[in-house]
Amino acid sequence: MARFNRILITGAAGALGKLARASLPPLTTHLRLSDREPLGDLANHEEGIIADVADADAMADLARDVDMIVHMGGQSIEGTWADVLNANIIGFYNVYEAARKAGVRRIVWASSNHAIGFYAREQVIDASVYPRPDSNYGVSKVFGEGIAQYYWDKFGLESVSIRIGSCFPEPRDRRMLATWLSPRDYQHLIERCLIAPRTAHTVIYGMSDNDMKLWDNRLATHIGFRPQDNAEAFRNKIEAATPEPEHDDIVFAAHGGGFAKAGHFDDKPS
Ligand code: 15L
Repeated sequence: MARFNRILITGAAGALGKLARASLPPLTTHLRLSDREPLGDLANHEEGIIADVADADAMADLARDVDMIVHMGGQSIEGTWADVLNANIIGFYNVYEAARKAGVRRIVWASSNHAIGFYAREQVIDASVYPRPDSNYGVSKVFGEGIAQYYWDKFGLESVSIRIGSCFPEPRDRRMLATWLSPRDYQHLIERCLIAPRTAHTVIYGMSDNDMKLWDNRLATHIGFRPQDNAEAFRNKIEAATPEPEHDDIVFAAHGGGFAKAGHFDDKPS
């Protein structure tokens, strides 16, 4: 029997939303899907609602009768301050307020390694470190983790903030030999975040069982995340396709890679 009556996935038309859409059906009787973009054909167990996270009333409707939320919606890369503000600050707050008022038990959401993107490559960090965001986008993820902590401490709404590394079918460059999260490990991680008996507010790093590690999940063992894939299997292919980096190039020297190196997104090119 399914554990949950209804799970809501926001950002269900995006890559991570689609992966959750594919893997969650055994856990839930109803899957509510939401995005600004079309959701495609709906299966019998699916409900589809087109909505923008920046619309507080729409978020309130979405959260009704929901047990758990998998929040993958919002801005997923660096962008203008206006875009980040609407999607990841105002929109994120709307999702939490809607969940609090609807009595949702837990939100599992896509934070990002860009919340800590300015840590140096030779420093392996756990979830207790002070944030060092590398972008407008990274700052919005720090805001999100703050909201998640606040809503647990004050309102008892549980969260898992997943500092996702690089979730793609294969690692694409040398940095991703450390940051890669395989789609299969991502799906397993989402399931564990939902079924773990108690999470309070947990911060966990979303990475596969890569030989090269930047992050340590020792503070999140209660989630029971056991990744199976390892980016090392792609090393030869990646090294053949990409030049050796300069050792002090920030793309390689900081956890956040290109996000740490890029200038301010809102600056006009001179
Ligand atoms: C992220 O947060 C992005 O959503 C994703 O597109 C990648 O850029 C990833 O980080 C990464 O750091 O590789």
